[in-house]
Amino acid sequence: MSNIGKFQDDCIFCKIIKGEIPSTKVYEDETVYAFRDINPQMPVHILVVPKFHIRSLAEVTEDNAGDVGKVLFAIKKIAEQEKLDKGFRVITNAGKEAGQTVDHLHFHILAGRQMGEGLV
Ligand code: DGP
Repeated sequence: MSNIGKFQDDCIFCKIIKGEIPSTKVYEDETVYAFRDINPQMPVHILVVPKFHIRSLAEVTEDNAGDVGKVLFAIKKIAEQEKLDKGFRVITNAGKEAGQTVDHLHFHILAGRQMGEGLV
């Protein structure tokens, strides 16, 4: 059974997906929503999220793994759409020690300038 549309009331990213908080949309399909990060750390900084509430990769299950996989496919499509042909980096933080501040699974797409070897 699909998880799409199963939101959590107090989640900022669920509210963004529902349009209750404004965002600069970059991409959307049935399963995925992508928007510009409010505090960009690179010339291109896009957040890509599933359209259902899941805290992080630490909560992926047999049941939702297919939809999480669609987020990765969407990242590839966004990279093409945004012409990130010189390269892009994808980061997801899972848990407080990793620096996760919003508890809704999200992938950061970072691009637009040369990156070093630090942090992968
Ligand atoms: P993380 O630290 O991995 O949990 O990243 C959370 C990111 O979410 C951080 O880079 C800032 C961004 N963010 C937080 N609140 C909002 C918001 O209301 N709108 C947008 N566009 N981005 C947000």
